[in-house]
Amino acid sequence: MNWTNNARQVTTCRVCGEQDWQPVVSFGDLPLAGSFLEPAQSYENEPRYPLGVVCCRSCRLMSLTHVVDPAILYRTYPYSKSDSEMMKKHMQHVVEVCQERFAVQPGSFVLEIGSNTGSQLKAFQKASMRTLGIDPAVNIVEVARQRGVETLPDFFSVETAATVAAEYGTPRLILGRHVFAHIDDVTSVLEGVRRLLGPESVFAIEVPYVVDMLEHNEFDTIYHEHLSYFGVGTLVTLFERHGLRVIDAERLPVHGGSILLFAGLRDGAWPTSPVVDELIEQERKFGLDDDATYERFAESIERIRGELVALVRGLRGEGKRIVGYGAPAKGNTLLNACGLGIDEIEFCSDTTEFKQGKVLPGTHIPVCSPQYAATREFDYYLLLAWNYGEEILGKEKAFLGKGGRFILPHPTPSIVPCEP
Ligand code: DWN
Ligand code: ZN
Repeated sequence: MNWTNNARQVTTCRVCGEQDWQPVVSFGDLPLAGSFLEPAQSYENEPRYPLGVVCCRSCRLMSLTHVVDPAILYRTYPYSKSDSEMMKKHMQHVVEVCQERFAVQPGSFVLEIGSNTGSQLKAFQKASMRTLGIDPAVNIVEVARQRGVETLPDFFSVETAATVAAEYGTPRLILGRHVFAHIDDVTSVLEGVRRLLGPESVFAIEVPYVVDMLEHNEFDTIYHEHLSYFGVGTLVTLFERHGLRVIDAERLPVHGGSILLFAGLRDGAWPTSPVVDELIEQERKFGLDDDATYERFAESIERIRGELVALVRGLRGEGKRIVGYGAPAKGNTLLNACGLGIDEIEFCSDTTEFKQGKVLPGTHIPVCSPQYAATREFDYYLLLAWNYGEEILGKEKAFLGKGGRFILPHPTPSIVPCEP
């Protein structure tokens, strides 16, 4: 791949091959949302890459305008899939759907692409499945192996698929949760999947759902890892081009709204559920085929950026002290896209030990532990990890009880509990 400064501009649609792009939004050159830095005196060499989104008028894929070299993004990775109560329940739901709807039995071979620290595969192991992970992040793979999850340290491709077939056999289930939207060369991945699937095998992906992102103005989920923003109709188009057939799908609330979508070989054993056409019809009614939908999204982004900055700076002008809750990747898009920094947000509290003691990309706001936050006095949390909002508000009753409040960025900036 010919990279210029470790990035390349997207010209051809990775789904349909067309080049008819509708510009949607551009945030300028931003640092990588996962590039947490050691505290330094100077950050002048911090890499930045264009961050913007366009929409293919042919298949309605929303795509980043630029792809950053995956080796830079993923060979060392700061994110370990959250083991929050909500996420544990969700991962168990994924196991149960595969068991109940697609008869994935004990003893079945389950392969996960982008398996991270193996949390999802541990849930399949508890259901007596044979598991194998594939993940390029060598630091993360070591954690998975220590947890008893065998993992190949590589990107999934046609080549790794051949290794899996030769050494492990045909998977009954190939799973990719919050990884498929990160992949540029979907052709190689889907060709590898097609060669690995048997007639009764199922390929399941979980991706952020573009309808939820547009409906709830979740523009902070746009960052350099998230190359594609999919609808079901777009995925049907993509899979059909690679000998696969979408057989079922369900909307889920995780990560701001996701789609868990199932596919098989075009002539595989599983019938296509009517849900697939129902979701595509809902997408048509929502306006995924209309330029105006994406124009409204861009307008909402501008409005929210203005409202959030005014709210935060207004509170700071009143002498209020504000701390970030969580240091998620999306939080870095939110802060950098809004121009909010250390003058507004004193530090971010995050449970991820890897992030504690570092500073955020771009804003260089320090990341501290919840234990440190508990020793500090402040008035507001800016809820950067809003996708865990219910769980977080539930566990921060002491902070709320002493008059603390949360600033929520979506769907429009608001304060919880609302001011008396
Ligand atoms: O696609 C991706 C999504 C699924 O996960 C990856 N590219 C990167 C990652 O995005 P993220 O960093 O926005 O993920 P989370 O899981 O929304 O991040 C939440 C952050 O908040 C974590 O760093 C953990 C932290 N947290 C916390 O400090 N206290 C989370 C909870 C629930 C808490 O109570
Ligand atoms: Zn397209």
